Amino acid sequence: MSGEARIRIAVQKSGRLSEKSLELVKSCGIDFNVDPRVLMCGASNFPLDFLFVRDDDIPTYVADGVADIGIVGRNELDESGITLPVVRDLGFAGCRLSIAVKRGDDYDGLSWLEGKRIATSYPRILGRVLSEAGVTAELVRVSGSVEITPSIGIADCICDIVSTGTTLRMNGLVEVEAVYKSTAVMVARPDLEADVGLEAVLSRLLLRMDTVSAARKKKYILFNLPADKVDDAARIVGGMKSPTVTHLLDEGWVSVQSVVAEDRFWSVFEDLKAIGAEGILVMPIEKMSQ
Ligand code: PRT
Ligand code: ZN
Repeated sequence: MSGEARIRIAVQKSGRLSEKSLELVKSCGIDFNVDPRVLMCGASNFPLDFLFVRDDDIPTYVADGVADIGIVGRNELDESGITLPVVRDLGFAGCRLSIAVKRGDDYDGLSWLEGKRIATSYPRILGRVLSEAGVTAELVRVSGSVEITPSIGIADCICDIVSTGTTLRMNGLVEVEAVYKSTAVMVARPDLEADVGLEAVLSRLLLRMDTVSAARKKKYILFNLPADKVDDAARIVGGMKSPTVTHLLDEGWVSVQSVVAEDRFWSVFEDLKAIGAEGILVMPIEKMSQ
């Protein structure tokens, strides 16, 4: 459609954020074809264009208006020193920035770092943590392979991104303190609100994202129950409003439908079994709007 505002999203071209970022957009019913040879591509059924870049560049591109929104690790955003509105915490690519020392070192808190050489790719975030703790240390800025710096004598210890901890272990290091936590976030350029057309497109996108994410946190549950246990079941299940109860041909039995939060599912399931529920069916929910 000519004249329709199209929103441009910066996503990581290739790395730990790429797949989940594209999956998120796909889950909103937005169709596109990614050609790895090109830097941009457009969605066919929603006014959205992708810009594929290195994650380090995403805060700058969004701040400069090259992109309207972007998906980036909170660590990368904070380290960039650029302040941008975070419109959603997306929850994926979770990791932490941790202090790791050589096996056998007697680390006993941040004060242990006083006067030490710490290798990191995150001098800004670490600098803030140390200054809040009143610790002065020498930060050795490295852009990769941080974990090898203590063994080659460049640093006494490191501060790096950890997710499973395998990399540290393989390099004879011990994670002693997590100083910062990160997940992927969606950021927007600060002046986006002023553009009514783009702001409306962003709202549509966020509504779709929220609808999908609400659905993923819930399960649809269907079960048969002795009719005199309906009040107990309603208490156990909770749900959006009250559960839907249908009478069965078999007198004295009802069928109950409701929605249960994923993280409460097993306790609900066990409690329902305990009051005599049978034929319990559990189904994923694709979309959900309150
Ligand atoms: O090429 P480009 O610049 O775009 O990508 P990149 O290499 O800079 O970033 P990438 O793809 O490695 O990571 C992108 C984002 O993913 C990071 O900014 C974090 O927000 C997030 N993330 C989540 C991680 C990790 N988990 C992670 N484990 N980023 C890096 N790591 C590295 C870490 O640096 C260390 O080398 O993985 C290693 C540790 O992993 P474990 O599992 O052994 O502990
Ligand atoms: Zn990067």
